[in-house]
Formats: sequence, structure tokens, C-alpha cells
Amino acid sequence: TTGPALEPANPLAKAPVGRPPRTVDGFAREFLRELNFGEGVALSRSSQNDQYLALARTIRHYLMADWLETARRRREHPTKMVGYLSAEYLLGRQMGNALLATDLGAIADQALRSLGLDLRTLRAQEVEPGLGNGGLGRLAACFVDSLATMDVPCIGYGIRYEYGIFRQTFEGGRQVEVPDSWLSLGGPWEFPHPDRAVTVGFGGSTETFVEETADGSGHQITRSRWVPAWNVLGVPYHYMVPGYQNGVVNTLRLWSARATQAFDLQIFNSGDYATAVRAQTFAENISKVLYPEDSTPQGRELRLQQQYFFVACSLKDFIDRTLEKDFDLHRLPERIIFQLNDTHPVIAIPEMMRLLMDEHGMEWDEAWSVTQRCFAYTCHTLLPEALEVWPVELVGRLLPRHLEIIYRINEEFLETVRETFPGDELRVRRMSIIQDHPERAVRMANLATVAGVKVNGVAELHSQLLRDKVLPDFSELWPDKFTNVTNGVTPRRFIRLANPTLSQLITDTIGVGWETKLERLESLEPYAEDEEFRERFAAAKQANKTRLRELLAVRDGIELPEHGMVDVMVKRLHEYKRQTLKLLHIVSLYEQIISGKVAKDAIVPRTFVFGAKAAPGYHMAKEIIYLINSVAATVNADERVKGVLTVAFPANYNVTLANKLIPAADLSEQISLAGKEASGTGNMKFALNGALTIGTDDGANVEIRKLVGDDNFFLFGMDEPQVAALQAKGYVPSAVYESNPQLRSAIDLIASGHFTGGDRGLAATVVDDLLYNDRFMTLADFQSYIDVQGEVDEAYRDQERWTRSAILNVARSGFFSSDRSMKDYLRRIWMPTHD
Ligand code: BZD
Repeated sequence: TTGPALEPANPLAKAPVGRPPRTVDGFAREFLRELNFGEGVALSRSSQNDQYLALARTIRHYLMADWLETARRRREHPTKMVGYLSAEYLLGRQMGNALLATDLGAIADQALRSLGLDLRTLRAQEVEPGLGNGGLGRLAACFVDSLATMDVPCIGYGIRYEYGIFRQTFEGGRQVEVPDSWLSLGGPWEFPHPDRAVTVGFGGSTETFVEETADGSGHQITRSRWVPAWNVLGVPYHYMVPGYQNGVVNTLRLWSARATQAFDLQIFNSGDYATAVRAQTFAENISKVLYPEDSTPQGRELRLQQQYFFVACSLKDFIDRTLEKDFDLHRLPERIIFQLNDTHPVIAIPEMMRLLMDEHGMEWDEAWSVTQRCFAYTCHTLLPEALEVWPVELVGRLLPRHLEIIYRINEEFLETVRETFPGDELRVRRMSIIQDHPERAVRMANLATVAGVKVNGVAELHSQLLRDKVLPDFSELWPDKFTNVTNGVTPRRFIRLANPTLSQLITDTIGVGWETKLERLESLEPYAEDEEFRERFAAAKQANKTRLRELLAVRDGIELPEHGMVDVMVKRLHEYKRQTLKLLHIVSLYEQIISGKVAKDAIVPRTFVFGAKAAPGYHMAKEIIYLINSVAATVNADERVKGVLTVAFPANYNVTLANKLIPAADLSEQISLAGKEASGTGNMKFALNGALTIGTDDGANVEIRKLVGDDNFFLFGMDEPQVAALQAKGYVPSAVYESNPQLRSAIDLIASGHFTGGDRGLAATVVDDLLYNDRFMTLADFQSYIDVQGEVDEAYRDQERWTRSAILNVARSGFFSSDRSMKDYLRRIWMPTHD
């Protein structure tokens, strides 16, 4: 625990921590001190990694005064805070962001140069913390960035996975996963606090006992308490979350699991080493590795342990350490709103109830009233199979007290349902927090909806479908509980850092400050008609493409042509996202050229870039990766299409690679089946970097199109009502195949083994699924996609027109700043009475 407040005898201790000098020499000196005193090496003997670590620590010095000062300010003037609860933070590299936040880039560059070192080389040394799967984890990272930039008090709570999302490699075109040991060369951005470890219980049983009520009436009540069977320690690691050049540094607090005892010395001494360390290994497994499944939850015990572990640590941390001592917990909702990033942290709800009742003596009704005002829930999916349910058996075994509490919440909730809808037992069953089939299990989304102040979807369409299709009974019961907050992305990382050339052009044109007021991009709009501006804009894009060529040559040995359109599809590999639709387009173009149906020079030269990881256990997704790589190898080696069609699939798509790819893209592929992609956030990053979108009416695409205008967006495919109608009518993919010769030729060429070394079997999984299942209606949207890709070609031939459209995409996408998302959360969810 934290000791008593220090009364320092030495007045120096009261002075604010020093700020290192913001000069080239001053920076160089700080750096050398870190190298010598921190790493214990002389510059002449230092490795690149030593230099990177020392540089990171040097930059930290420049944030430290602001960090301590922000914390002091928040302690002395406590206000309502946001506790962002997320099992994932896909942070991306820290160094560039820290340099940008402190505006030290130029100084650091010159200081290092004066020592014969190169900033870019050292920045490239950083292994990004990949503590997330994809959109959901990256969103959490964007949100904490925006909250710091807006000076909103926020603590991000999560898990310090020792291994993040796996590193993807390809062997013979197949995905092979390698552990991501991101910490192995040191973690210079983190601050461990083992002395502040929190104890978390698991297992055991509950006991009931009788107690007199606190009101002195002499009444007795039966209470329950939990006697866990085993404990683990949660060690907090703190990370700085700097605001953009505003003197604010918030905190991200990630928990690492430790055993309560290192090992059993008796057993160790008897020679049984494995048994001696078993308890330790077991405990430390909890934060060992990020689960790489980004849908289809497996209901695995370790995953529930992870979830409970981090929320138990976080609630305890907030109540015992962040609130002032003796704070009246009845007023807790005045001081915190916990935002639940999907259902992963939802076990926090019964944990809060348990803390308030069993550890702080509240009665059920009081505790429930407090709990109901402390949580809000964000849903990120529409796929029913992605909604988490935990088997009652497992919850009861791991968290018996929580199961009791969940049962009671459910009982009281179902009573309300029965009162509101008498005689409607089917409805009661649908709404129950406990499902009976196929097994008895806790429906985490229902629990979150019952307990939360608000439930939000992540784009207009998604929030609508959430109300109408995913949780319709709940939205009927509590229409006001449901709201929308459209996602956003941080312009600091995804424009300023990722695209310095475009950033410079924007600043030269509309002045400074757009990075925190992204709606100002609007004033770029008239420049779409300015020829000189268009030239500079096009030159910036070209420069980004050249940089990408150079990178992929070195990173992956991939040769890209110098000219032509760069067409990019980067996101997790999922059938609903329809990478196979993109693949069918490529194969179709290729087939038409090699069969002589279309002349090579009738097609706009294109480089198709894919980036995608598949969940290791997702068989179909891995087959699709193999097929993309097979098509890439065949197409790239075929002289008949050389210079016209190029397919690049660099391995290990991550935040670092995203920052290189997105600024170089001309065309952004957002081609999910309508009604399946909750929002998408890559789509926003592309538009903001001046790529045009080809996309379906899905997720945030709908809003992008509305803002940038139909003329600057390539819409294709069925909309959600059409999808639903086709589903209802009965969809037969083979009939589409039979009736469309162009589609047939493309599929036949794949099925013939042309891309798989003559082996038809190697393509069969994907082909058979398309023909006989095609759950996501790829074939149904094929012709529309091909037609609109024709329009894309035509538009690209008119480079003036294309550039004009690209500029308008940038100018009209300011809405997609995550700063705007944060304002919406504040107004609609976190501080609704604020204005
Ligand atoms: O969340 C994604 C959605 O698919 C996107 O449409 C949306 O834009 C983003 C942000 O709201 N969902 C995920 O990324 N989900 C996961 O990564 C995930 C991870 C673990 C378990 C389940 C889902």
C-alpha cells in the first residue's frame, strides 16, 4: 500500500521534478547520461539496442514532469474519471508518438547526429507492443490518446501480455505463427510497481452467514462471502499516455500476473523442480499471451481467468488507491464511469457488486443502484457467434460468488420483464442472462445491457442493427439505453506520424492546429480546384508510394512497379470481410488477359496489396491466405501480365506496417458483406490519407460515403435489407456461378490448380465453400464489384479528377477523428448532464 504522505525535511523534494533542457546539446547530454548510467555502456561500445533503450529513456525524461504534474492535479481536484476497461491495447510503436507529443523530433535528430547516430535507425529498433488483435484493440489505443489530448481524466486498464499478437511468417505460402516476444530486448516505456501488487482470488466456495442489519433494528440478514481456493498477484505496470503537445500525460495501467509465492523450496530441495515451480508457472500463465481469436470465443478457462484477473485488479486499484481514503462509495458514480470495451471486461459487474457488498458492507439494493450507474457497454460485433457466453459450470468453478450474484441479478431482471410483458415466457427466455441451450451459460452481452447505463454500437448502421437485430427485446424495454458513437482514429498517429509529407502540405495550406481540430480539414476543400495544390498533393502521394516500394523491397524482398494504382486491403482475415472477393477480382483480370479476352494495355496497371493475419485455429482463413499467396506467386511470375498486375502480401501486418501502407494507397478496399462489419476503422485512416474507397454499404462506410459524397466513393453490392431478403429467399451460390461466365472462368482457373502448382486439391477448400456455402454472399456481389472496379479504372485514368476526389476525401473526413468520438462519449454516455 502507499505509505503516509511524505513531509519532506528538504524543501527541494517539494519542488516539481526538473525538466531537461530542450536544446540539442542538452538532449545529447541526457542521452549520454542514460547510455552510461542507465545501460552501463560507453557510446563507443554500445549496441543499437543500447542506444534505442537510452533514447527511449531520454525522451521519457521530457514527459516526466508533465506526468507527475497531471497526476497531482487530478489527485488534488478529483472529478469524474473514465476507467477504460479493455483486454486489448494495440498501441503501436511508442517512440515516434512520444517525440511528436513532446515536439522533440528535430532536437533529437540533431542531437543524435552530433553523436554520429541516426534517429530513424534507432526508431526502427522498437518492437511494437502488439497487445491486441485488430480494430477493437487499436480503438482503445486511439481513445486513450484522444482523452489525454483533450485533458480528460482517464485511466486505461488492461493486461500486460508477455506475448502479444503472434508474428506472422509465411512458409510455402502458408501462415506460420511465431511468438511475439516484444519485451525480450527490454521494455523502456514501462514502469513496474511490484510493491503495489494486488491480490486476486479464484475458485473455492461461498459461505453464508447471518448478520444483524446496520440500522440497529435488530433484524438479521443472511449474507454470503467468498472463500477463494487460490490467489494470484497482479503487478501494475504504468505507461505514459501523452497528450499532443499540451502538457498532459495520462496513465495506462496494465496488469501482470505473479505467483503469491515464488516456488516451494521443500519440493525444490527434494529434487522435483517441475513440481516446485508449478504454482508459479500456473499463476504467471494468466498474463502470458494474448488470445489471437478475434471472434468465435472458445470459452477457454484461461481466457476467463485473464478477464477476471484484470478487472478485479482494476476495480480494487480504483477504489482502494485512486479514490481518496474514506470516500463514500454510495457516491462512486460521481467519480468513475467504467467503459466496457466489448464483453471481455463484463465480469467487472458482479465483481463490483461483490466488492460493495462483501467488502464494503452495502446491501443488495444499494450496491445495485451504485453498480448500475458505474458501467457502460460498447458492442463491437454483429455476428451472433462472436457474442461471449461462459458456461455456468466454469463460472461456478472459477468464480462461485460471482455466479450467485449473476443469478440474483437475473432473477430480479426477469421479474421486471415478466411485469412489463406478462405471459411472454418466450421473451423471458430470450432476454435471460442465463441461456439453457446448447449448454447452460452466462450471456455476457445481456449482463452488460442489464447493468449498464448505456449500450452503444460503433457506427450508425451498427447501432441501428444492434437495436433491431442483436438486442431487440432490450431496446424495446429500454429504448433510451441504446445509443451510437461512431468510431474514430487519432490523427496524430495516423496522419501526422504516418504521413509527414501530406501533413506538411496541410499545415502549409491551412496553418497549424488541425491535428487537434480535425474538422478544420474542411478548409482544404476549395484547394481541390487549385492546380498547384493538386500537383503537390499528387506528389506527396507519389513520394509515399516510393517509400513503400523501398520498404517492401528491404522488408519482404517484394518488387513493386514504379507506377500505377496502389490498391490496398489490410485487416484481419475473415470470411465476412471477403478477401476472396478481392482475390476473384484479381484472378478475373489475370484470366481475361492471359486468355486474350482483354488487351493488357486496356487495364490500368495496379499493385494489389494485402495484409492480414488469420486466427491460428481458423482453418478457412488460413486456406484463403495460402490461396492469396499462391495467386501472388503465379501472377507476379507471369510475363504476360508483368507491369500490369502485381500482388504483394507482406507478412505480419501490424500498426507499424499500417503506417507505411495507408499513406501510399490510392484505393481502399472495404468490401465486407453489408450488415457484418460493425464499423471498420481502417476505412477512416485511408480516407484521411487521400485514398478513395471502394466499399459496400456497411459499418462506417455509410458515413464516409455520406460525408465525402457519392462522386468520391465507389459503392457496390447489396445493402443490408437486400442481404436479408436474399437470405430469406434462399441463396444458391452455384446458381450465380452457373449464370456468370466471367465469374465461372475465374473460379474454374483457381479450381484447375493453375495457382497451386497443378494441385486442384490445394484450392478446393476455398472453391467448394464459395460454390456450395458462401455464407457471406461473395458470389452474389461479384458482378457489382467487377462493374464498379471498371469505374475505378476509368476514374484513375483521369488523374486530375482522381486527385480532386482524393483531396475531397481528406477535406471531408475530419469527423473521423477519435477526438470527436470522445466528445460523443462524453456527451452521450460519460457526462450526460454536463452541458
Ligand atoms: O472492432 C472490430 C470490428 O470488427 C470492427 O468493425 C470495428 O471497427 C472495431 C472497433 O470498433 N472488432 C474487433 O476488432 N474485435 C476483436 O478484435 C476481438 C478480439 C477478441 C475477441 C473478440 C473480438
